Amino acid sequence: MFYRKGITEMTENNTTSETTGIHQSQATEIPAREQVKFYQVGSYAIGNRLADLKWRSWQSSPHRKNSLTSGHRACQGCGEALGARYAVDTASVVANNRIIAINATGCLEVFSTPYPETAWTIPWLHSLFGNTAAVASGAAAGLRAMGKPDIRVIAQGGDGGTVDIGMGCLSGMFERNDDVLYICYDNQAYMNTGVQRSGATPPTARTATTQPVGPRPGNVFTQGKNMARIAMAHEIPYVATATVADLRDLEYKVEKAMSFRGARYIHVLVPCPLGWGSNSNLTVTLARLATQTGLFPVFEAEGGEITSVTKIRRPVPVEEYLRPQRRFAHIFKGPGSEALIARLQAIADRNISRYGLVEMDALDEDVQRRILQAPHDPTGRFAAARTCPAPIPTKPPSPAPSIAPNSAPGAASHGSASPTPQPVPSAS
Ligand SMILES: Cc1ncc(C[n+]2csc(CCOP(=O)(O)OP(=O)(O)O)c2C)c(N)n1
Ligand code: SF4
Ligand SMILES: [Mg+2]
Repeated sequence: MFYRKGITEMTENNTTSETTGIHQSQATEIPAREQVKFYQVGSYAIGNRLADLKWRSWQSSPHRKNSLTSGHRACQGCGEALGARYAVDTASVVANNRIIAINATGCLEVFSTPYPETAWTIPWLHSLFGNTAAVASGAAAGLRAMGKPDIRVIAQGGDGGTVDIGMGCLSGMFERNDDVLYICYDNQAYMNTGVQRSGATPPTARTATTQPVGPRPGNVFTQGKNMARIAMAHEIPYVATATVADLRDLEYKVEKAMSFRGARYIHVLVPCPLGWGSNSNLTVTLARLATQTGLFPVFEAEGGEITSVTKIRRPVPVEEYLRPQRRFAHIFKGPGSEALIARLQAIADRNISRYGLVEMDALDEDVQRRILQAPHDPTGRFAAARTCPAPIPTKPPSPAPSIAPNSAPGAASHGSASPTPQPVPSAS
C-alpha cells in the first residue's frame, strides 16, 4: 500500500534522534512523546495519537508540508479548504516538495489568494476558470522539456470549472495522457459567484438559478455529469472518488495517484455550508451521509476499470442526508414531497446495486428488495424520451421516393460515389 509505504519511511526518519530528538519506543514504534490519550485507540479521528504510525494522517506528522496555511478566507466549515489541505499536503510530501499547483478560478482560488496575499506555501499558479487542465498540461510539457520531470504538476478546480467550462481542456489532457494529477473539489454548484447551478448540482437542489418554486421546484431531474465515469471512459491510469469524511482515504488516493505517471483524476465531495444551507459543524457528517446513503459512491479505477469500492455497512435513508440542508428544504413541503424523496432514494439505490456498495446478505429483506428493484432510470429521463410525442409536421410530407428497380440496396448511402436514385415521376 502506497500510503503505508510513505508512513513507514517517515517512521524510519523519526528514529534518527539527532534530527528529530524523538525517542522511539521499541514495543510500539510510536515516538515516546506521542504515547498519550489512550481513549483514542482504534479511532479514525484526525491526530489519532495511539494508532500505529502507518495508519496516521500526514496531518499528524511534523514533516507535513502545510501547503495551505492559515490566513485564507474560506467560510467556517468549508469542505473545499479541508479537502485541498489534505490533498495538496499529501501530494507535496510524496513529491518531496517538488510540486507546482495550477488552480482554476473559484472559491479555492479566491479565498486562498486575495491579492497581494497568498495562503499557499508551494509554487501555485492561477489559470482561468476553464483552462486549468490546459495550463497544467503546458506546465508538465515545459518541465519535461527542461529536463525536470521530477517536479510534479497538480491541477485543481471546483465542479463548475471541471465538469462545465473546463471539460474540453480536461478531456484533452486525459486523451493525451499528460502527466498531471487533476483534483476536482465538488461542492455541487458555482459557489464563488453566489451558488448558481452547475452540471454537478443534484436533482431538486435549490440554487440561485434553480429556485424552489413551481410544479417542479429546485434543480431538474437529470443525470448530471458523472465526471469520474467520464474520466474512466478515457481509460487514464487512475481515477478515484473521495470525500472529506474519510480524509485518510483521500490521502491514500492522492498518494497512490502520485505513484502513477500520466493523467490522473480524483473527484472529492466537499460540502459547502453556505451553498448547501447547512451548519458549518456538519460538513464532515454530510460528506459521510452522502456516501452512506449511496448518493456518492466512493471507488477507485485503473485503466477504465473499477478496482476497489468503499462498502457501506448499512445504507442510510436519503432523508437523513437531505434534511439538514436548506437547499433541499422545499422537498419536505407540499403534496409531492414523498414522490420526490422516493426518486432521490431510487438514485441512491441504483448506485448501491451498480457499484456493489453493500453486502446484500447483511441487509433486511425489505431493504434488499428496494435496492434490487431500484429503477434503472431513476431520473426518468429515458422514460421521458420514449413517451415524448412525435413532433407536429409544419408542412405536408413530400411523397416517398421510389427507388429505380436496378439500384442496389444501400447505393444511396452517405458519401457513396454511386449515382443518386431519382424518384419515379408521378403519373399525374
Ligand atoms: C469565463 C468565466 N466565466 C465566468 C467566471 C465567473 N466565475 C468565477 S468562479 C465561478 C464559479 C466557480 O464554480 P466552481 O468551479 O464550482 O468552484 P467553487 O467556487 O464552487 O469552488 C464563476 C462562474 C469567470 N471567472 N470566467
Ligand atoms: S462558499 Fe462554500 S466553497 Fe466557498 S469558501 Fe464558503 S464554504 Fe467554502
Ligand atoms: Mg463548485
